[in-house]
Parts: sequence; structure tokens; C-alpha cells
Amino acid sequence: MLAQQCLAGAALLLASTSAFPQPARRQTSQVENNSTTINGTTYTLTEVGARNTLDWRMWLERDGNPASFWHDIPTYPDESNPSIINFVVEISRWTSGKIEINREEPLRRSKPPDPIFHDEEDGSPRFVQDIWPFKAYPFLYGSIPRTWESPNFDHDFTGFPGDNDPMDAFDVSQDKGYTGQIKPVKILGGLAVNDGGETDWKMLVIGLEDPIASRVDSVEDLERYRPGVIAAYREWFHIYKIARGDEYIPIVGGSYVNASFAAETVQDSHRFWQALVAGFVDSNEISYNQTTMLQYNDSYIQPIEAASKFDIPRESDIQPAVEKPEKFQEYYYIGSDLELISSNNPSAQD
Ligand SMILES: *[C@@H]1O[C@H](CO)[C@@H](O)[C@H](O)[C@H]1NC(C)=O
Ligand SMILES: *[C@@H]1O[C@H](CO)[C@@H](O)[C@H](O)[C@H]1NC(C)=O
Ligand SMILES: *[C@@H]1O[C@H](CO)[C@@H](O)[C@H](O)[C@H]1NC(C)=O
Ligand SMILES: *[C@@H]1O[C@H](CO)[C@@H](O)[C@H](O)[C@H]1NC(C)=O
Ligand SMILES: *[C@@H]1O[C@H](CO)[C@@H](O)[C@H](O)[C@H]1NC(C)=O
Ligand SMILES: CC(=O)N[C@H]1CO[C@H](CO)[C@@H](O)[C@@H]1O
Repeated sequence: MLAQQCLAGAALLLASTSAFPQPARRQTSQVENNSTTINGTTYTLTEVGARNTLDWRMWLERDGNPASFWHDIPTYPDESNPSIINFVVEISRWTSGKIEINREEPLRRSKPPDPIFHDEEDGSPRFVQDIWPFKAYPFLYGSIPRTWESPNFDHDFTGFPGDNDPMDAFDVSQDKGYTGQIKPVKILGGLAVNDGGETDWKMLVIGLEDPIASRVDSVEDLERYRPGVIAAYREWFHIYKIARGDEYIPIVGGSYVNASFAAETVQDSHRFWQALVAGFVDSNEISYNQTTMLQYNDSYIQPIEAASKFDIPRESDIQPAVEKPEKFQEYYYIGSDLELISSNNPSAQD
């Protein structure tokens, strides 16, 4: 272990002094991409700890002060165009760690709650299984800032209450993305996932920078330029939890809703969030502290006070990633009766 740490330390040292790009450094850090400016606002990522551990964390700074990934990034790059939204990448494509925004204490440092953290399952970091022919999350996965799947009532389209999280989205762009990335995307459609009796929308989006973005506005357009992916991604949402022992996940209405209906649903969700941060509704234990909207004074924290108040580190301190547990390194198959088939146990099928 010690030797491994020394080697990793040496690799990092080499990486930072070498004139050439070093793949080892890329794997463990986003330091190259820790800062991005959108509409004159600079967003910076601060990363602390080792990936694939419960102690790992990532914070957001907005113009140099702590901010919440959920409450301090605008939903829309341009308020007059509801089909383009900002998207926060939590999970890059083909990675399996269940990384997400912590809803209970977005600005606070404690264990495990953090702005973005590695979700826990039975005391260990949670991963999704690789289900053949997919690999991990087969797209960029994340959430839409300033939206809320309100659990306080049954939603019209689904007939179920929301899951109490920001609204999720999946991005079919070719770039693989990185955790903490904020990118403008276009809404193409959406899947109304019924996750155990909770409404859990998965909005289908594409990054504006993608080579086909200007040509696709709908699910049908995407089918034309990327045949097969629509059906494959829908199938993944049905089956991805079977490997951890859960049921097949139904989709309300059976398939994708269209782009305009999806955009309206995002707008509704943005309104539910507004009622949340204004303190008008039961917050269901969500911390909605934010550092950008003085008009919501119950939840507003002075930006310059936030770092000391919530004990937020100002510098990144990135440790080499820890290896995934073995059971998440093998492939699984889903049989025709939706049974789980492990690649390590061929005799089970004789
Ligand atoms: C970092 O950003 C640059 C340009 O913005 C991009 O070319 C590069 O691929 C990114 N690197 C990673 C690791 O995402
Ligand atoms: C973008 O910046 C301009 C100028 O500061 C501002 O008027 C506008 O509201 C901003 N748009 C968003 C969506 O933040
Ligand atoms: C989109 O879907 C909604 C809800 O099903 C429907 O009312 C609307 O007519 C559809 N719009 C288009 C352009 O197909
Ligand atoms: C808090 O915000 C509300 C509007 O949302 C405003 O009416 C009220 O005066 C504000 N209170 C303080 C102390 O700023
Ligand atoms: C961002 O990246 C730069 C260059 O890699 C690094 O010097 C700086 O410490 C990083 N800042 C944070 C907050 O991680
Ligand atoms: C609305 C909200 O989340 N308020 C919290 C902000 O943070 C303080 C701690 O400083 C909590 O006490 C509030 O409940």
C-alpha cells in the first residue's frame, strides 16, 4: 500500500513537471478543467480526496465563493428559450460510480453529505453493474440545476409524487464529460421513469457543442442521425437496477415524451424549485442554502461567509483513485425472463 502510494506520488510529481500531457494525471483529477466561464460568471471546481471512496468530495465556487451545484446555477442560459438548459454532469460516460449532488446539505462539509459525493450503499460507495452490451452509465448523466421533483403531491402525467431530487438528465453527446462539468444542452425528449412509485424523470438532452446538435431537435431526429440509441437507452433504464436485486423499472406511457412536453415538464419542475427556495412549501429536509439570490432571504448565505461557515476547503487536494470492488469489475447479463446472469458463473445456466 505504502509502495503504491509512493509510486502514485512519483507519477503525480512527474506529471506536474513534465512538458507532455500525462494520462495518469487525467484519470485522477479534473484540475485541467476546474474552471469555466459562462455568461461572465466563473465556475471553479475544488476536488478533495480519492475517487471511489465515501470521503471524496467536489465543491463548486462561483466567482471565487462557495456555491451550490443545485441552487446557484441558472436553469436556463437564456430565459426566453426553454428548450436549452444548463446541465450539471455528475457521472461521465462509461463510468460506474454513483456520483451525485447531496440534497440534504448542499453547502456543508460533514460525512457523507457534500455538494457532490459518492453515494453510499450498505456502508460502501455505490456503483452500477456493467450489463452487457452496455458499459456502466452509457451516457453522460446528471441533473438540471434549480429544478425539483417535488414529493409533496402526485404529478399529473405520472400519477406519482416526485423523488425529492433535482430533475435528472442524460446527455447523448460524443464527448464523455467530467464530474462537475456545467454545459448548455438542448432538450430532445424525456422518459417518465416510475422508480418504486416515485416520479423520476430522465430528460434526453444533447450538448450544444456536439457535431450533430444543430441538426437534432427531437427523438425522431436523433433516431435518424444515431440509429438505435434511443431504444437502447430506454432499455438500459428498464434493466439497470436488476443487477443489484431490484425490479424491472417501468416507464410511464411506455416510451419517450416529445421535446416540447419535456421542456414544459422542466419548466414546471423549475417552478416547484422556486416555491422550495422561497420557503413556501414543505422542504422534506432538503437544505436549500444558496449564495446567489438575495430575494430568497431565508435560504440566502453571504457568499464571503460561506467558506468559513460551512468549513469548505479552498484548494483541491486530489488523491489517486481507489480501485472498484471486484464484483463491479465483472459483466452481467439479463436473461429473457429478466433473470440476472453473472459472467463468472456459467454452470448456473446448465
Ligand atoms: C478540458 O477542456 C478542454 C477544452 O475546454 C478539452 O479539450 C479537454 O478534453 C478537457 N479535458 C478533460 C479531461 O475533460
Ligand atoms: C447573462 O448576463 C447578462 C449580463 O450580465 C444578464 O443580463 C443576463 O441575465 C445573464 N443571463 C443569465 C441567464 O444569467
Ligand atoms: C407532444 O406531446 C404532448 C403530450 O403527449 C402532445 O399534447 C403534443 O401534441 C405533442 N406535440 C407534438 C409537437 O407532437
Ligand atoms: C425577504 O424577502 C422578501 C421577498 O422575497 C421581502 O419581502 C422581505 O422584505 C425580505 N426580508 C429581508 C429581511 O430582507
Ligand atoms: C485549478 O487548476 C489549476 C491549474 O491546474 C490549479 O493551479 C488550481 O489550484 C486549481 N484550483 C482549484 C480550486 O482546484
Ligand atoms: C433553508 C436552509 O436550508 N437553511 C439552512 C441554511 O444553513 C443553516 C446552517 O448555517 C441551517 O441552520 C439552515 O437550516
